[in-house]
Amino acid sequence: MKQNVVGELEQLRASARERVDAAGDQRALEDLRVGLLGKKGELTGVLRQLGSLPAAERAAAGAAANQLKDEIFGWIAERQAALEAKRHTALGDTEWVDMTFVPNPVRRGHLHPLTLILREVKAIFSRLGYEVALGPEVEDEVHNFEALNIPAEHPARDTMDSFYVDADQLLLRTHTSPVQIRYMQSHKPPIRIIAPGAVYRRDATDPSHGSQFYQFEGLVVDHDIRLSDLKGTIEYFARSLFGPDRRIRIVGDHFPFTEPSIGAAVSCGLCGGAGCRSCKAGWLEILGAGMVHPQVLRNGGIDPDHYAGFAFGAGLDRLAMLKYNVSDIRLFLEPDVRFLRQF
Ligand code: 2NL
Repeated sequence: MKQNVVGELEQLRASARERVDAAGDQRALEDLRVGLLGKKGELTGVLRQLGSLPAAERAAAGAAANQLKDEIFGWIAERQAALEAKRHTALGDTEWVDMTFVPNPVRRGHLHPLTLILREVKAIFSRLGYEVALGPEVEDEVHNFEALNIPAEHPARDTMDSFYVDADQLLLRTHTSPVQIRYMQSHKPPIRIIAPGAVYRRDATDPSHGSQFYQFEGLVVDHDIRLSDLKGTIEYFARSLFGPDRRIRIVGDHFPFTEPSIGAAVSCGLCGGAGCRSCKAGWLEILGAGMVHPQVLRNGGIDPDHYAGFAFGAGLDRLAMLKYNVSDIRLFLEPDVRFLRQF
């Protein structure tokens, strides 16, 4: 009997060693561990027979069985480490990641249409040597009105009904002209600037009017500046922004701060100038302009006997509407991605 158990242990030792060394992966090794050492395992089966041995032999056989158990544990741990090392070495071939794989197309954002237009305007005028000037959005009446030939009872104040703050002394600027007044007061000619920014008017809101919108104005002051310089500038600007296919029209107009005053329009992109539902008479106004009134130059600290200047102003929202065929100005101020994604 004794010989039998010890013999079985020897046999098990040899076959266990062989099988552990042959286990090809962690799973096979785990199955083997259960098959050898588990509750119904082979070694457990041998151990069960110990009870039937004579007491004198039981201790020695038990010790031998326990020793084998420790040995098998050791082999399994060794094999496990070896398999793990092998897996690590092979990792570059078996578990690589494709860093260029794009599971879903990435949706890229883009600049707001008004920002796109403003950048285009800035680029056009920077090619002509203009710089960008900025100023406060809360203004006083002198810079927003009086210095521009718009005294207290002037009817132009009605068309630029304003938001007043601070006991009627300060208001949200109704145009960016005060930026140019301030610039003239603090710089000597030659002056070549554009002044872009938000302006505010107490207009009733409709598809082409909002209480906040964006403007840019331009101002050039130097010796011998003429209306022909202004016309050439407008043509260059309109050509650059709207392309070679649109016609450009310049007509007389009136502003308190320019004399003479003109207005510029481009032919409608839809009907080519014949007149349609979107443009009515075939032309779309893009800006107002004129030679700076001598009194406005004086208000800016510039002597009109030595210098002359021209100025122009346009609505950025309006230019964006014309260029992108947008029908409602309010869309520019709403965070609706269905609208914004189209640009
Ligand atoms: C328009 C017309 C215009 C100006 C703005 C200006 C500024 C100074 C002096 C003289 Cl400091 N003029 N600005 C001149 C003519 C027209 O704007 O329709 N804007 C949206």
